[in-house]
Amino acid sequence: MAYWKGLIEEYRAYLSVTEKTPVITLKEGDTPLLYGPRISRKLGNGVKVFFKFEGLNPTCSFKDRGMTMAISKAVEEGSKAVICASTGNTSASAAAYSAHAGISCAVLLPHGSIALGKLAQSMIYGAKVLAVEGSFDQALALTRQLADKHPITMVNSNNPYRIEGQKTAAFEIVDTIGDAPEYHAIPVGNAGNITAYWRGYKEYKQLGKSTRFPRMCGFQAAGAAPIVNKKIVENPQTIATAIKIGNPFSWKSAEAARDESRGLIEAVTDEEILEAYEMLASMEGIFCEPASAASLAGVIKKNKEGYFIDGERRIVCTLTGHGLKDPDAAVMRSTKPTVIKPDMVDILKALKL
Ligand code: AN7
Repeated sequence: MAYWKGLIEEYRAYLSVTEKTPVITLKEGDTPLLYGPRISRKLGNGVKVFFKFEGLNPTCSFKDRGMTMAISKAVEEGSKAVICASTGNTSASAAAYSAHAGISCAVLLPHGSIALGKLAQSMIYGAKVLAVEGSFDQALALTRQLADKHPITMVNSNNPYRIEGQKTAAFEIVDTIGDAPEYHAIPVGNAGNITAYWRGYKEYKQLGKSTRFPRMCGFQAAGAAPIVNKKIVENPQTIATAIKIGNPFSWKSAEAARDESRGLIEAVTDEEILEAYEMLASMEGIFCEPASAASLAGVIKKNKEGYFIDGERRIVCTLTGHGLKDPDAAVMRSTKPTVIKPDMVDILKALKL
């Protein structure tokens, strides 16, 4: 039986690895592309919405695609330690792949702004965890200074191998549906992923594997929308902590993805994000973290405005991380359990039977 070997082996021809590269893999990639029949019907207008569920990677986010590359190359280059700043998912992934490679890992996290599941991951994988009393942007700046002066490999998306690995998600989508979709919706934080998908779609088109480019539709949280507002946000605010970023590293390349694909980068409010988050879980059985739902929130908003008018209107939304990363958000958004006595009468009453 053919089994998935991890994305470096599966897409080796399109990645800068050689026979000398030690492949550090937890068998990331090969995530499902799920059609959402109820959400598509609700949106109307003939749109067909698909979800690339990246929460089903080994550390439950898309970051594993970039990290298998970044850590493999770091080990190839003889590095014994890596470092990153993170809103939580990059650090979880870096910590896991470092552990798997047997090298050490340090992570700088904005204190108090990390979802519990992500913090738990970095800790148990054995990373040195520093909670910086400041923003992600400050943590990132400090990490860059550190990596400049010390023999430690930085694995944020300034590391080119990260973007390279992440482009394989676009390959998988084309390999699954036989062509690129008409639209691709994606949350935008540090803006590496929109950059990576666009590169993947372009490379596959050039190779004749697809016949079209999707319009890239990026969505930032309204309280953390520097690209939309063309201005650094000093004090970003959003429930979607993964994308609480005020000065994205890949700002320019995200704009290029938007403009070259004739797409857009717009903002969605926290309420719109949470509504989409709940819809995904309750209408389709897909539990992603709040930041991930920014893609569907944006699609709902643009659909109301009549944006999706070209041809067949297949929209792929990337769901970047798993819902269990942030259990607090789910509990907060939901009706509390009804507490009852262990008594059948009470149970029947509570269930209105
Ligand atoms: C769930 O982990 O930046 O636009 O430090 O965790 O490529 O940054 C996370 C980003 C979307 C945004 N969804 O992707 C980090 C970090 C989730 C994320 C994004 C992130 P980029």
